Amino acid sequence: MAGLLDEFLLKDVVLRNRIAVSPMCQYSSENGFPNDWHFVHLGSRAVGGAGLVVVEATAVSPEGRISPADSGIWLDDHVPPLARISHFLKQYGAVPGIQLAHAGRKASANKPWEGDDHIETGHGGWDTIAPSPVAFGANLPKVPREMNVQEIARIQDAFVAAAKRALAAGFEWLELHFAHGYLAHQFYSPLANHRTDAYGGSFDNRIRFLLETLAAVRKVWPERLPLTVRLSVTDWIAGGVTVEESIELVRRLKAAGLDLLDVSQGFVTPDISKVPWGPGFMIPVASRIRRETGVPTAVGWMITDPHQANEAVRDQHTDLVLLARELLRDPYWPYHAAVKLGSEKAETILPIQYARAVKR
Ligand code: 8CM
Repeated sequence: MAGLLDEFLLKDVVLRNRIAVSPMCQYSSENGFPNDWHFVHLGSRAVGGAGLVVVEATAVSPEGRISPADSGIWLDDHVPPLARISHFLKQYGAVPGIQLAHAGRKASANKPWEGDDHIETGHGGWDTIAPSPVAFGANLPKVPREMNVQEIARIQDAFVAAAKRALAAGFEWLELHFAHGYLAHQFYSPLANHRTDAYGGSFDNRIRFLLETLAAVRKVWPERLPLTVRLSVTDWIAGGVTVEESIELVRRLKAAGLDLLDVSQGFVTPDISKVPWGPGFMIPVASRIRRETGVPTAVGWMITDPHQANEAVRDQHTDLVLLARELLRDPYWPYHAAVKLGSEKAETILPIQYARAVKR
């Protein structure tokens, strides 16, 4: 059976191993433009040996940014700095991916280290939009404007235009951010979606935005390249979305062109009291979804131990392991994991400039 350090083939794309840099957010852009911070941050992790590097949550429209410092892809001018990053990632053996995002009612917030709270409109912030005029609560009290159907179509068009730009920028792996309480998750979860039209109420209606957006993106994203979704598969809250419901959603996303599911969880409301935190706590959930849908998976959350990561792949609970914080602690985690796992691949995981010097 394949392990953490073995190749992974999806469509026409081959990852050199099963270790992926999870899409994060660096809160370091101006007007959506990624810069040298992103180049070094992402480039370092390609040099460190990850098989897949997914560029952070990148907003499809300006009002979809979590903070004013988010990266974006709503302008053609955003393409060249993104292309510089994708080119470097490829040069050092990683497949370049990007996550497309819209934050909905969680947009217009300060950076985490500057309060993480809503910024007032006119003071650097903006009016937010969402399926229903219901605030997130806690530090994000803004009541969003309810999107009408024209506005829903506008955002879906923005996802499509963003996918075309991602392709033009050289990305080979696309992830749509349908998780963590952002816009698509706000449509999916009854805790945020109180609509009574075709986009709210029944399961079929709550998943409409997600299915339509994926199908529209699939038309412009080449069949030969993976199209993936990060989904919060459970809200961990009574009345919220459940794993059972998400299994049905994943089957329908698969029929609409999904190639892999990034299995995530939670954050549609401030209540995270029922999340069963612990090392690799989402691995069993990914395993069930992978088994019951036949869709390949990636999974993260509190995975730091190479043995746990290797066993998750080897025992077929997941196809890929996503690391975020652990790769911030150690960009060379893939190399260190290979050493700890006693793999001969440790010799070749680093670029030649480093490999010849660190050879044991
Ligand atoms: C940023 C902040 C909070 C999140 C996020 C991000 C970026 C990507 C993502 O999730 O998937 O939950």
